[in-house]
Amino acid sequence: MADETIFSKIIRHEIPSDIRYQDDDITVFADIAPKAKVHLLIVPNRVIPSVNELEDGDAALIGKMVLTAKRIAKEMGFAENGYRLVINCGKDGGQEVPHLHLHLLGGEKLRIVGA
Ligand code: DGP
Repeated sequence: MADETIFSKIIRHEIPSDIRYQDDDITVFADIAPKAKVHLLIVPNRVIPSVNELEDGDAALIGKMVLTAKRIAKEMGFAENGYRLVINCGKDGGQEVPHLHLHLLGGEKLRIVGA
């Protein structure tokens, strides 16, 4: 099994966090260092270190993470204005926490960053 990070403790409610949604597969909580008015992390409950460790059988899980981000953006009222979904992968991709997570950034006009 892959090593756990602080995210597993958040998922198990062992340390305080602002959890917005949770089910058997995923947990959504507020980023501790928000880079936008709304900055949430959509995280699989199971430890998958990064995109590099995803397998074919994880396709539904990834789909659920994206669809959950969309649903939350709609519920929070900023879906029509737009938002940004980001997954950082590995050292060069700027990934700090080795537990796969999808960033949902929105609620304001976001600065355009280069691809
Ligand atoms: P990344 O660079 O893609 O691995 O993003 C990791 C994010 O996780 C970063 O935006 C800050 C956030 N983060 C790190 N530690 C904690 C924590 O203990 N609690 C919460 N809520 N967020 C955290």
